[in-house]
Amino acid sequence: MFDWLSIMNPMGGQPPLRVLLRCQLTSCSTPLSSESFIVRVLLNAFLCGYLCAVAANTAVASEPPRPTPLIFDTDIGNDCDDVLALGMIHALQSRGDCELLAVTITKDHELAAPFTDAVNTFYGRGHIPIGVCDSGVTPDAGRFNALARVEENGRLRYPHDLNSGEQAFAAVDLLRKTLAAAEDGSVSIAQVGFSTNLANLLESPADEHSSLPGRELVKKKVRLLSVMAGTFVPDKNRQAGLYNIVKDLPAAQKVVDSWPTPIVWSGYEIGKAVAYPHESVEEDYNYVEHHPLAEAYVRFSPPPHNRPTWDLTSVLYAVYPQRGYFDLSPAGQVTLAEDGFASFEPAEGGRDRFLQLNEVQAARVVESLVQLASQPPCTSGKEE
Ligand SMILES: [Ca+2]
Ligand SMILES: [Ca+2]
Repeated sequence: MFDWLSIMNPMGGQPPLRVLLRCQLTSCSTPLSSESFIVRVLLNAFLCGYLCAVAANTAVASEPPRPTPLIFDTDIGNDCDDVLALGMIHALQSRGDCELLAVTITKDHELAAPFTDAVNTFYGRGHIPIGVCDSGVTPDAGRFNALARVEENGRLRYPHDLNSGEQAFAAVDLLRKTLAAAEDGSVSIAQVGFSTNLANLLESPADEHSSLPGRELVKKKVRLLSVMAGTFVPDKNRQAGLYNIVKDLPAAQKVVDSWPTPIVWSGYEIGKAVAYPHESVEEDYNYVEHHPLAEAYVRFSPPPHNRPTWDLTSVLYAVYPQRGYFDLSPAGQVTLAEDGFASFEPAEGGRDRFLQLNEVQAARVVESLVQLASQPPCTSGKEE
């Protein structure tokens, strides 16, 4: 049995509902015109429908700690959604809603860490620790990590001080140190690449950071694992959602077999349904001459391509699970076939759930992702 009760609360923490109620209460003290009466009737009807919808959905999550302690585990360099997701995390931190404790990387190329440090530095947080692995998984540079080396007039276009992955922390060591220092049951992890680091974490022995072996340390400190992988709707294309799993299948299997906290999966179909509007890339990042998010996007998939927001959805859920951006499936168990295809079986007390999305939610999610990813740094590039 998994402790979903601590993070699920069927009727709790619905900010839109609170806003509606507040609107109603404040409007009660004024005399009604016929127009406001009609508005009130419509509002009541909408509210009634909303309550019914919430009651029908037994899988509304409660609010995590504010700010949410967050670890971002990414294969940054293999697609531009990791970069938009990282920018979005900085916006969420600027709003006081999350705290990025560490970034751990599963793309095994020496420029992945410098590029990550460049993005963090752009947002005024170049001090955030970065961990890398030695896995041989996707060892190519990728289409945009080399932005970390671009110079203009003898200076880095995107300043940073981590010049190679060889200078970064070892991912498992950083994960163990970060978790050991966190409050019990507080940390959310967004895994938006391969499972390499988290599988190695599970198998890690006691060390100077903690007397607990990896799985016990995770069980004690982690609240939620938000994963981008798999596909949970029927899809004729069996390859859909496989990438993050098959690139390191033994690691994915390890996490599926023995991860000890609730997991919420964002399947391939979710990010595909809420693709990033390319107009935003062209219009919303021009507040600086060079923007690492927009430039990475253009290098990876130039407009007019609307890139799916796979990794962004896992971050949005990890930080705002209570806001109704998504519905959750019933509890159950994910299993992996030999080719890495993920299947889900409902099971009472199961560890796994997956994200679901209707058309109204999709419109809200796209707008949130656009606004968060393109939010300017609040520190004007100065270190926090
Ligand atoms: Ca740095
Ligand atoms: Ca990714």
